[in-house]
Amino acid sequence: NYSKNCNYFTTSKIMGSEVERAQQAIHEANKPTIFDKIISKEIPADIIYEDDGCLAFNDVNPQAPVHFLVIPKKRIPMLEMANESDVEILGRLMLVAKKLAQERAPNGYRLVINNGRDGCQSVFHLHIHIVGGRQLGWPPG
Ligand code: TR5
Repeated sequence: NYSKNCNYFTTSKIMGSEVERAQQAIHEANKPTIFDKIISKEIPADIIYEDDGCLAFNDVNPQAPVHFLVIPKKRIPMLEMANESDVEILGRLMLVAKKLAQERAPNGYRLVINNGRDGCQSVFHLHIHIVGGRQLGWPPG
């Protein structure tokens, strides 16, 4: 596991490609993403919860013992593009995250939404990261 570093000026190959992916993804913000294929079950994922409006699955590259994503089935590319009509689904995502997190990381956990290039977003389908299962540091990188 490498820790994702979105420093724009980094010269590391792995880190650089991560930044490039993020920048490329911004241009494709309104196109279907891998998460649409997870929602439609075209691509398998370790799904831990599903209802009419949202889906939760374990992150394929976990950064903590507990690391899962909660996403809306509706394609909202990034938090930036959410609007008043999304109030209900945004609330649902938080409550689903809490319900799953309190079972899996009873000592505490963190919700993260990466938004845009500086936010280190790489998949342009809104998702909440839930990380826990170990003592987390602050501030994040
Ligand atoms: O960088 P941001 O905040 O956009 O987070 C995207 C997250 O999606 C990263 O933590 C990735 O590890 C995760 N990811 C990417 C893929 C994937 C996934 N989690 C579960 N299953 C996945 N599949 C099947 N394919 C991915 N490309």
